[in-house]
Amino acid sequence: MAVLEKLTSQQAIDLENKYGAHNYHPLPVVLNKGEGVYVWDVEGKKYYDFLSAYSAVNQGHCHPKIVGAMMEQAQTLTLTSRAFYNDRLGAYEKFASEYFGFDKLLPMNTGAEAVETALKICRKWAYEKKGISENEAQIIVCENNFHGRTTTIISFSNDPVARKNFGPYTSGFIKIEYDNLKALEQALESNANVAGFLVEPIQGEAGVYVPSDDYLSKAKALCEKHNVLFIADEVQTGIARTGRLLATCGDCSCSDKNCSGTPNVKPDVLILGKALSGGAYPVSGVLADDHIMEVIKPGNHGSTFGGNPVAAAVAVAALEVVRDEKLAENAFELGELFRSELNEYIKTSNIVNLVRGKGLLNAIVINDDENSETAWNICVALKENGLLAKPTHGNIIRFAPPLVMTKDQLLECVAIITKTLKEFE
Ligand code: IF1
Repeated sequence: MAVLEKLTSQQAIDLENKYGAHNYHPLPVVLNKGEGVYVWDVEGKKYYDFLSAYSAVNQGHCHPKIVGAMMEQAQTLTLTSRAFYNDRLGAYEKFASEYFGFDKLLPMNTGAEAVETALKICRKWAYEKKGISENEAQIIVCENNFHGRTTTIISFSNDPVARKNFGPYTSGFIKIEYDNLKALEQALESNANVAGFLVEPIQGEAGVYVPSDDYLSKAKALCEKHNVLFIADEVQTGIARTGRLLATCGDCSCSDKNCSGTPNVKPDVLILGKALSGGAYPVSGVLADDHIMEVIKPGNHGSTFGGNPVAAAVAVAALEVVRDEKLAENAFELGELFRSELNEYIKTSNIVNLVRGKGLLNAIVINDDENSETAWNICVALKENGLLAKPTHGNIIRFAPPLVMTKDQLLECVAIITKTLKEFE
């Protein structure tokens, strides 16, 4: 069979089972087209995408401006490596640095690479600027974190499935409870060698855990007090997903009429990925001001594709779409509507305990044992009803549609979700 000839869903699934590593357990749907908030399967069935490729497709599938920029650059110059300059990178670095309010950008490709980059910058800053003895730096992380899949990153994970049998593990990390300022203060006061605090503004994979309103601002203040870098992993929460440009609300100068007043918590180190490219191309990066980024000298860090011309062109277009189409404002409004509608349903539901989230990063908690199949079965039923979503852990279903969704589309999706949930009551 010619590999690219039209396949049935089952044929595509069988090929992956036979020839692909089994590192995922996908929902049984085979997609072959995406446009805006919609995706289609190989049999032509249309779905609302309520996962957005884990918040990488915030701008909607195949956004014409982003795809256009990618195609134009791909026909011009795709990759030079950093052995030479190219005419796109500097302009992108300027655009992104000013867009997020930092002095510099270190461009990478995947979120995990950007997290690793931030960890390296933090450690080098600790030795060369803070004066911690070499190899003694400690970085504080939170329990139930998710920051990627590299050996160092899973070294500080407490998810046994992501961690077991991948040792020996990287040392130099202190784990504390998420959203617990006392635990952070205690860790800072009892360890002189703390270099940084790495935190997700909302814990996505753990189940969309939104911390207390003052958590991020007070955590940042504690880090300042102890001369420790506040490192925000906004790979999933960034790029307008939570109803602000950043979940750390680094854009408080914005004219956002809906601002909840979340204090302007500017991280010392900001980690971005996923929707930095609108899902069109692997683009990630780390932003910091000069007094931190200057610890990185030629030869310290890099990657073949990091900062390539296509990534630069795509990322500029993706960020322009977020700004020009006011996606943060839309995510804020539709997020309020989504949670209000779901809370109305929850009043009379015996299958859903709660809905939580910010902007269009939300989740529902199913009233069943964490190890039950209920959440999975609900997602299979949602698929049958034309909406794609997937459980995070056990009994939690994440809902994260593209931020270009309209109010009418959202209300149609709420109707699909509540109709489906009622089938399980
Ligand atoms: C998978 C979810 C998981 C991330 C944060 C860094 C990364 C991610 C906050 C690494 C990536 C992806 C990875 C993907 C599933 C998805 C995910 F939370 F988004 F749902 F796993 F937790 N920081 N998250 O969320 O970025 O290297 O993947 O580009 O690995 O199964 P990446």
